[in-house]
Amino acid sequence: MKLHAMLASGLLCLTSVAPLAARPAMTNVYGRDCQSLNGKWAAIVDPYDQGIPKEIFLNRTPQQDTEFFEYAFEGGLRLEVPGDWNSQRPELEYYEGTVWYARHLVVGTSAPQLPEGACVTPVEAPRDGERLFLHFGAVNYRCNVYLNGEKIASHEGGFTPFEIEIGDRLHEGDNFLAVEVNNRRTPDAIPAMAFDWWNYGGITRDVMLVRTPERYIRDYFLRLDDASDKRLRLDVELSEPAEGTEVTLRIPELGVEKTLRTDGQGHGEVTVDVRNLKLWAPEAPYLYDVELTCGGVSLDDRIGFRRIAVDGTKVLVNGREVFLRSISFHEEIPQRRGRACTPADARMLLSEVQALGANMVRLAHYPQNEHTVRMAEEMGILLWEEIPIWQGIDFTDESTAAKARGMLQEMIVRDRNRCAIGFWGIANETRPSEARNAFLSRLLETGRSLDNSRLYVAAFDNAYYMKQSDRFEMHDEFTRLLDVVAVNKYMGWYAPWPKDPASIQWAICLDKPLIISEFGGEALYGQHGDRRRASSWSEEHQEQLYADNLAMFENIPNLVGISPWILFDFRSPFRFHPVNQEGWNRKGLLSDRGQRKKAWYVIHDYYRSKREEQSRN
Ligand code: GCB
Repeated sequence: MKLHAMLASGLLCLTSVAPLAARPAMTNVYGRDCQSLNGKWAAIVDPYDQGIPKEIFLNRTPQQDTEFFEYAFEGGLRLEVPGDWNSQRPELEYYEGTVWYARHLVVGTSAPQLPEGACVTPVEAPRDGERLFLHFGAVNYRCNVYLNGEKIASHEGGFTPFEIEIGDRLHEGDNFLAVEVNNRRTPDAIPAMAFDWWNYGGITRDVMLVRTPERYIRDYFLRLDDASDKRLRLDVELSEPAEGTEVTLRIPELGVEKTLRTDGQGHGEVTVDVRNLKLWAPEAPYLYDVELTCGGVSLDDRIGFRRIAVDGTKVLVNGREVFLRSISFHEEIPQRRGRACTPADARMLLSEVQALGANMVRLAHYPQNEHTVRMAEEMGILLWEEIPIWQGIDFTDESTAAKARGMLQEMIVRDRNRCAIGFWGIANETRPSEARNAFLSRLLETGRSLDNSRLYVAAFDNAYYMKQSDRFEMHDEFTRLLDVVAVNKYMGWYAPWPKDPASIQWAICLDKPLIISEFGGEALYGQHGDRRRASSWSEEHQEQLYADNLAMFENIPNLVGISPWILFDFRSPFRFHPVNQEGWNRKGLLSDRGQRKKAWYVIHDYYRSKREEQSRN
């Protein structure tokens, strides 16, 4: 389906299920004219949701002798944006509820009287023919946005961007912006009531004002043409339908300069033949500076080109078979006990990926910030990116299904120009049922209509050792619709070994590539003990478990890669052991302080030998 057909079918307006829904963010916000609203924001913690009846979004101050208000944003809590609230105040560590964030946007040169200590950003008034958008990289989990006392938008979903047009709502002087953020878990949410990571709340990613011309490029998708490695294809979608608008694509290094004209729906497409195109590949990244111009205004990007495909039971990148030496991480800096949100955070996590010798990351279990995705691309790391359909989802709830499609759309539209993304993950650990199959099938259709140049994958946890057949099997009809099947299996940890690991056979989806997308077990760094005893929580036990699993993997004929669980120990509210866990999932190859456990070396050596094997072939 073309971009304009999607628009017409309402596919690109999925979040409009709620009134005043924010719109999906424009593509490549960082390549546009942006002003950061990051920094300290005033905040009020509102556990009983009394901010609405008390109308704290009006930010009123007493005008008469008899007047008083039981709130004020000045003189109180300040929270850093981007960032989670849990790691900023000890009393908010476990908090799940509402927090109000506030900031003054002061437009023009006249300096309004604001209370001392107010959080203020001076903003240049939009000029004639200019539009101004308020962009949020992500807010976990739901939010309502108020400007000058009026509710202007709401958004649900904690890991994808959205925006609100505010240029025509701003006036000269003080404009009061309030964001009501709520991270309470609910059964209809995604993820739902329980999940194995910290429920960090807040405005967890960058906030920006984005300035555009009246008519601008809202979305684009530049990639290798389906039919040829010597041809590029560009689709463009304008903010408004406008026939005959010119859009120019420039890639100086390739000598490309090509202009297209949009059709009556504001959509345009063009192909360009190129010579000497260098392809991007894991561990051999190559990106081009790209410029798109419309109405004299340009936006910049860096884009790489590569092809990922399945051939029988193999995964090919640029026609070459690749073994996926993957690792997972949460969007968390364990040393800080908080969300990762800056380029420096991304650098820390991805450097550890490279140190391990991995060539891919499974971004667990939700779209992570754009800094991470872009940096992985610069570093030559392939990515699997997924939405947080994680166990416990109510597949019978239509509103949940619409939300899932909205999240998938927001993720794909944000990142489909990123060639590092090889896999779109649609679900983790779901069990077969009619409702589940229908839910995931529609999700897959949405995904494929937005981007069919990636492989679609889901991770399952219903593979079992069958005594009768003496091998691992998994019976799940839904796998037929996927390009690649992935299995999470914790042999030696949640499941005891039925026999000698090296003698265990696998027969799962033998006609497709298979990834072991999770395996592992817990160990407390520095703890030594019996390598055969899980309850020793020892590095030796974890090391043995890794060696046993690697031995078993030799017997998976369609194995194309593995992704151990997980790079770092991470915080989890249901890891209760008072000595060995203390609220941490200890399956990391690295401790919460970044120390290497023995199992790290097992994977490091394995990845080195896999890499050498690949370079010999
Ligand atoms: C899983 C989940 C992952 C958990 C992991 C565990 O199967 O996909 O999110 O953290 O197991 O450690 O139990």
